[in-house]
Amino acid sequence: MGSQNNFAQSTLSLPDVSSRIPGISARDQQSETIIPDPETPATDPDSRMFWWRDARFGMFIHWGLYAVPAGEWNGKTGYGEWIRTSAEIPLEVYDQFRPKFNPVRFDADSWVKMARDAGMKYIVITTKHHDGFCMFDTKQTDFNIMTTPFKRDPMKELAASCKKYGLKLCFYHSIMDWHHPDYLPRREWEKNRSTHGADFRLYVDYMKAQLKELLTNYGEIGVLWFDGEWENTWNEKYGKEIYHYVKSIQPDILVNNRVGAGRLDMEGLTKEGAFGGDFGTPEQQIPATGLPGVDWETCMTMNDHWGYNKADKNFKSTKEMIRMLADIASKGGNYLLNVGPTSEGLFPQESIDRLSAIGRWMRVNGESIYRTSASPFKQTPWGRCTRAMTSSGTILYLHVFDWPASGKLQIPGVLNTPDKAYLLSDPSGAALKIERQNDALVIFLPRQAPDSINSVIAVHLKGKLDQTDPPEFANELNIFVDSLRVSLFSERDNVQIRYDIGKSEPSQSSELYTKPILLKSTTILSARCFRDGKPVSGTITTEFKKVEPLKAFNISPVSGVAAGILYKYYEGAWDSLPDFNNLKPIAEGVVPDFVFTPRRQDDNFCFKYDGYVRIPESSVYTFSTSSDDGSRLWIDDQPIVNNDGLHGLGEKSGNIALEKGYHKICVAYFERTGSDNLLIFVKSQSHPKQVLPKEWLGH
Ligand code: H79
Repeated sequence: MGSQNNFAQSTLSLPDVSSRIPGISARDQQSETIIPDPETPATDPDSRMFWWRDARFGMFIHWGLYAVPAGEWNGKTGYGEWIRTSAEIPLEVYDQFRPKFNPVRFDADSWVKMARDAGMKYIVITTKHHDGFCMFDTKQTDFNIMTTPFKRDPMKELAASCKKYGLKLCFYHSIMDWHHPDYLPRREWEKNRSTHGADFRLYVDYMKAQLKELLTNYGEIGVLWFDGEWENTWNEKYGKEIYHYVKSIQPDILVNNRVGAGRLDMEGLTKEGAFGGDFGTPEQQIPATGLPGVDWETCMTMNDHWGYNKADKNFKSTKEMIRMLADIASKGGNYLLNVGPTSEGLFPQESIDRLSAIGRWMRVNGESIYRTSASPFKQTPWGRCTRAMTSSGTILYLHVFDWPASGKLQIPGVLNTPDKAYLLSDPSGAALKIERQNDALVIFLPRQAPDSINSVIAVHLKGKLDQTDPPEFANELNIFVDSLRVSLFSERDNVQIRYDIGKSEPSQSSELYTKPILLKSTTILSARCFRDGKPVSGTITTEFKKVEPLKAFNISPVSGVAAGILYKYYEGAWDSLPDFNNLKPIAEGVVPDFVFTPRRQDDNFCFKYDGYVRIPESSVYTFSTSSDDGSRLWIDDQPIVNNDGLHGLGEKSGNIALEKGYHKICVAYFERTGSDNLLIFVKSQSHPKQVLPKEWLGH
């Protein structure tokens, strides 16, 4: 389709075209009409989400007073938008950035054009970050951009530019506020900011008054993107109040899940049963798999900071970001990619370069991103897949990261009749040869990848997609000690599973799977789905390995081991587990299991536990730690679980094969601030997951 820019205009003749996002290629506009896929949430009667689901790609902008120090304070250069709190800058000192904020080179049109030319369909900009400084003309506080030398309202200008260039303007708004007198709690280090008379209810009213301004003075706003909701003053009741308030002003607006109080860590999804707004918000990470029925958006920095940091040159490559965009689209999510403009009002050059390179790719391949839904395949070893439905069939977009040296790309488990296949990068749309081999379609490719980052092949299929993944093994682990029963299943109805021992493609004469397969030695198993005697899926091949368990300690259980484990208790403010070699414990002794007695304070402490664990039978064991903040677990001095770092309640696990008898166990845990928690779980083939029983412990 050449390199013409067709992001800005839509010529699709769909009934709901006004609410939809342009970006379908000229070729598809001529030939086929993309329709919403009834198997994806895009047919949700809740059509408010349509434009957002179609858009797939947006720009985050973190811009505020923190751009003035540009990440540097007292000679340290690692700060960002958190600088006021991370560098412990008092309010009056922080306020001195205000007369210095004069971004005279800010040009809303150029920002919006850069977003548009990168292929982005919406912009989410900080109207207020945690520092409480308002980047818009508000009557609720003087702590806003109209009281800087700049005296202009960038939101007004961006609203006009977004309208002009056809992007949706969206507002980030922090719930946490380190400036407003009624916001609680104060930072721990802010000893001289009194809380006397502070009333959180008044703060919520202040928020509402500002949201009213934001939703009445700037036209239609696409999303309200809340953040900083995790402090204990915020709760689900306030979340629902704000959600409904915002929707009472602009009924079509979307609100992210951080309006509530049920976010699961930085994975960003919402805890079961909690109020989750309209979409989940993974931060700096991409979910491992798609999440059917769940709307989500990964937000991510280009370098290591959200706000402008002049020293941070650690930018992701264009290749990484294009592949992340394809990865996210293949899992049915959106990509919100951040830019941190300078205090002059400019995008960093590194961001400009990357945006324009992403734009070059999007102009050629955008139709494989916009309005697509998640990959139907569990595995695509060569790259990623997105799909779209047309009035006559299905389009699979194959995002090829690793161009096959064989010149052939195999797509197993697709029974539809292929209509045509071509490279999106080929302006003539010349057909690639496509052949059927049993269940697989084989596409014949040119020797050279047209794009070393991601070459997209569009495969048009007749009719509704008829696709079958290889069967799956139900076993979580593929190592065992004595023997293992291996189970197979398929999510597809009406199929038989056949399997072989060794690396082969099972055929119609291979063993029919009817019950779990008992393994007593290391074995490679291959399995495949069949219907009416014909293969309908590709093959899964897995090695199940028999391993030697770690030898147990030779201790007499009667004389050698007493109940309980040894503990050492430390105090200090750590962001991860300390090096114990250089630390003196404040207390030590014996406790029944992993409890926090006898700690002396709620925050800033650490425990190290040492002892033995009595393993009831030789097997592979899975140990997990669930902790807030970080923890680690070792068995026989081997690191098994690394759950270190500052975080909310989070669980990590690891496996080890152990002989029946006594083994050394060591657990370390630290707590910075907020809630504290530590639980150790154990599981094996014959024991379901349980809290590690006290009776198994000794010293
Ligand atoms: O605006 C950018 C960052 O400044 C902001 N979000 C992005 C979009 C951000 N604020 N804090 N953080 C990111 C990291 C905070 C992490 C934690 Fe928590 C807060 C760890 C513990 C409390 C949230 C709640 C994550 C786990 C529990």
